Amino acid sequence: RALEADIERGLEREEFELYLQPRVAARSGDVVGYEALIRWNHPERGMVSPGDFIPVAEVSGKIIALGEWVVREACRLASLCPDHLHLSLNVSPVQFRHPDFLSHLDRIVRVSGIAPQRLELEITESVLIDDDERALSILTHLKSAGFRIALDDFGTGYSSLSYLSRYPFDVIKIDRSFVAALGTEEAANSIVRTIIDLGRGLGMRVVAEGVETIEQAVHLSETGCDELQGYLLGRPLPAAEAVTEITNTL
Ligand code: G
Ligand code: G
Ligand code: MN
Ligand code: NA
Repeated sequence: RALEADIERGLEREEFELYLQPRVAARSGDVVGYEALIRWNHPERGMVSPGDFIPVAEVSGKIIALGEWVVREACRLASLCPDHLHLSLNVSPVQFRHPDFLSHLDRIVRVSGIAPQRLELEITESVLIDDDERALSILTHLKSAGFRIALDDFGTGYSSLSYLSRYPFDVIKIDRSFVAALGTEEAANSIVRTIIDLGRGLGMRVVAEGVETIEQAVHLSETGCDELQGYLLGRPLPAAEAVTEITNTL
């Protein structure tokens, strides 16, 4: 059976699950929010990674239903967590450009009763390349509705520095490939420093992804990075477990 046909059935049978990974303030070490990462517990194939099924869902259009499920589930999880924690979710370019994206998002969030400020939408640079004006219009609507917007995987796409000032990002996330190369590749230190200075200079929060070692965390923090995410700070946990942990430590 094709994975494509299974996605719809998987949604009906509740085979998808969000995992939550903490994001931590670099200075205080406080958890400030979580990134929601989808997983598929497939009855025959076992755990299927989003890297395998998101592209299939994008080509087949199933990403729309899947993306709406992610938003609903993220809202439900946010409502179970204390108000100061935000939830980040990944938005596929296909989902972002869909004509009903804004109206569906708005409806789901309104029904859930959570404040849009608690949701951060992570988009990648590929969203910006195709249709400048339309992307800007969607981002502006999202901002005025109160959502936070993050530019994910920064530095891996056809990065244009002009993106950063032209679009209303609250957050830029330094791609983990640069973090992994810190201390081993001379260029990585310069690139990371430049991204941090640029982002902060534009009034954005800068988040480093894929932080795995103390050395990386210290370096990033000393370079002025605002927040850290990665296995060192916490692995993605099944949402139910993460929520239990969060509410137990209150
Ligand atoms: O968690 P993991 O490293 O396996 O994620 C692999 C990729 O899948 C990452 O690029 C991540 O952004 C993406 N991803 C994870 N969850 C979601 C989701 O809910 N929606 C979309 N569109 N992409 C996701
Ligand atoms: O594209 P995006 O940044 O959304 O993808 C996030 C992915 O990175 C998730 O699949 C998550 O599982 C993975 N991830 C999170 N922390 C780490 C880490 O410290 N090291 C590595 N290699 N991957 C990580
Ligand atoms: Mn992400
Ligand atoms: Na990323």
